[in-house]
Amino acid sequence: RRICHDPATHQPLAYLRLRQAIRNIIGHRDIEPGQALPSERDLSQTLKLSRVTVRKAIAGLVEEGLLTQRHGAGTFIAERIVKPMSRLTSFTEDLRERGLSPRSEFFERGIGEVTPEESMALNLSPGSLVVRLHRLRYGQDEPLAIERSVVPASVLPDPLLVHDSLYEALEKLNARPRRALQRLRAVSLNAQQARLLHVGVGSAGLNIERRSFLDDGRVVEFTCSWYRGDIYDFVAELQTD
Ligand code: 16G
Repeated sequence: RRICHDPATHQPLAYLRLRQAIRNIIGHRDIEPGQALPSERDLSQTLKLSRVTVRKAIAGLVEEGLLTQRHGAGTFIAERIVKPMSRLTSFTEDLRERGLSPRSEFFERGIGEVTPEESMALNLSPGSLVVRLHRLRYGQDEPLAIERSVVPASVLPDPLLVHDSLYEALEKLNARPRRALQRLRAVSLNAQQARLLHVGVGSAGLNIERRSFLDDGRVVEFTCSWYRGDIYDFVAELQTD
């Protein structure tokens, strides 16, 4: 019956409920990353769902990268965060989707005149105002990334509109980016970055530059991020022409 299906994904509700339940288990850290998931039979008994549903939900979460399966050993909570490259999502959304709570510590949240470099990145004329955010981004109290964002003040008039999530603030202003270009490269984290991210100096990091656009072609953000290389996997779906 149609009613039993989520209209957005056409997936049975029981399946979606179970996925949420497993996400919550992971989010609340009832099970730590790397630990085994309870057996299919235990899950189906505690959650009062059929084994088939449980198996499907687990397969879905394996595909999303929240769980990993080791042959003969069982199913485990993934130790790494797998992030699809082809979706224009925010840090906050990525973490919430995994049942982890995001948080930001601000080093800078101000407004000022654009520098020559920023004006080139954002296509702004000299003298324009920009909002600058410099944040350490946490998931479940663990530092995961450092981010520097520059946004034209014509799009985001007041830096204090960003409480925690930039995209949430943009959404409220009807300026949520629709397209983006992203460059990812490997770096080794310097002493300051490593200290903030709680890793050793010289550890691997993923340096990502994102330029996002509105429908009318205006640049919304130029963000430079350093994600922890020991935690993040970026994955993309590929197709032949
Ligand atoms: C992600 C984006 C970053 C964006 C931020 C917004 C990557 C590599 N970078 O971290 O460009 O500014 O999300 O997140 O995905 P927020 O809405 O939580 O502030």
